Amino acid sequence: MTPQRCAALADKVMSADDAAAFIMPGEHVGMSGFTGAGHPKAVPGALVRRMAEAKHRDKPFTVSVWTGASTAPDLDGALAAVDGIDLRMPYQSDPLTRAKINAGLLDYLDVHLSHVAQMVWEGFFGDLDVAVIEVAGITPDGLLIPSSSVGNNKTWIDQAERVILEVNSWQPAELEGMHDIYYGTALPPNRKPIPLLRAGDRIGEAYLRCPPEKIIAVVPTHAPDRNTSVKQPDVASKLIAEHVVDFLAHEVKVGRLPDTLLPLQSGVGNIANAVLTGLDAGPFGALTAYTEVIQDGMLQLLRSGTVCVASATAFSLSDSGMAELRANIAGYRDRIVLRPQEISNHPELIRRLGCLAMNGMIEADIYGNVNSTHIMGTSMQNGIGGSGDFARNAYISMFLTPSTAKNGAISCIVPMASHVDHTEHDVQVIVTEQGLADLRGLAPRRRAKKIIEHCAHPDYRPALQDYFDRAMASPCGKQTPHLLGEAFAWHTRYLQDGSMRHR
Ligand code: 0RQ
Repeated sequence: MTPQRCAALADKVMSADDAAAFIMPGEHVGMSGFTGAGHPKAVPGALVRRMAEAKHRDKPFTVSVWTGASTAPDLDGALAAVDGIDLRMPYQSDPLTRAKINAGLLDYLDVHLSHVAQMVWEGFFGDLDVAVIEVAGITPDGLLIPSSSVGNNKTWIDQAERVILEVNSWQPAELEGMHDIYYGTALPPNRKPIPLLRAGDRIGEAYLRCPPEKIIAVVPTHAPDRNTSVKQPDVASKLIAEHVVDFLAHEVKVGRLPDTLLPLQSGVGNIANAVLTGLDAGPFGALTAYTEVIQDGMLQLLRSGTVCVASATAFSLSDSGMAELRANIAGYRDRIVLRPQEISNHPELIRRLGCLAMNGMIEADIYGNVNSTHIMGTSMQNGIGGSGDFARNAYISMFLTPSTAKNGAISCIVPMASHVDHTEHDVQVIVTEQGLADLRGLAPRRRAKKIIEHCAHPDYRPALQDYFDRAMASPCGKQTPHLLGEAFAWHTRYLQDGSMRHR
């Protein structure tokens, strides 16, 4: 079975180089791709070759790159390497792109992932010229079988003036039927309730639609997704996982959560994976997930049956996770639903379903404001991604981090967060390997006591307590006591001396 089964599109089949020739300098390009899954594999490389050639002739060739979330070195990294990106949104995690962003060489718009489609409809980024979308196949009727991520593909196809499809025969044929593409969203005042009542509900269609006259090229490919490396959980991640599992068990015991919990959301990274692994060993069963990505830990929970159904917008798997999915995809197909990110991350659905949100962070301050994005307040790490969509609207919003970074030179609990993505109002639980601070129902001074006592590393605890005590003794306001002249001294000390430690 060839992935491109639509006779009407046969004359659009061409090479990546020929397809990339349709993309002009200065255009806005919507690419598929979410956390390394489902990004176009061939056209970006061909575009990069054109850009490199243009650069060689001193004729800059840049485009705006819009995606679902992060992609891969052969897309973000390769375009950044030839200075081919003018504006990037809404999320990235590529080292080279990060370096260019932090050198001020490209504009980066770090957007809540649930907001992107609406902002594009509203026209804030201008018109979308071209969509380059990977699909797993095209049916004889011209319906598009989505790939291993959905992300913003529906929006890109709807909004783009012209569409280039990459049909990737590496993607398993069994992906067909796994997706749920909901076409019922609109701008106000025409919005209707989204009829999704349980995490696993299917409310849309299994295919993406695209008017055939928009399709200017169909490029066959056979190339793997980028794998996400997963480390074996270390001591700190295992302790964080234990604190989370104990906390959830306690919430069940006191009757605030049912024993099947509520739909889980878990961010990316090793700690998130460790927590999911910890949940598998915990006392829970018949769980569900309403989340953004299916990572190795979530696949493991599905395999063991601890989670019965998981809704997301993309896979984010290691090599072994991918091998497991591909080997047993028929068994997973009915229990995984991949949706557009405007639905997987929809604030109203997250609030109504009562998601239990668990996301990583860079630092938190003693009052519970969380920085997820900026190193030392100024340099972009990745982006807010979906963390804000979930944190603000979750039933319980948890943020997780080791208590220190860079071999102990940095305390992840600081007097004042150097950048705030999630305010004290959206952060309910903070967890480090030292312990868990449940901040619900606590006024700021009590939150500070709990965070310092339960979450800070013992090496930094006395200095945090001293900061708080001196702020209390100072003439400042006592609602949220701070020494404003000193609030960022920990960060400046690190930037000057390479350590936050007091000497
Ligand atoms: O630096 O790469 O130079 O070693 O930050 O830190 O410990 O590897 O942690 O991979 O779990 O990422 C918040 C970035 C955590 C992630 C963040 C340094 C540390 C290291 C990375 P190196 P780790 P993780 C839905 C959820 C936002 C998006 C989100 C993230 C690097 O979780 O991007 O939540 N979140 N999406 O050394 C200075 C500190 C530091 C620090 C760590 N306090 N100060 N540097 N680092 N703490 C999913 C999606 O949206 C797709």
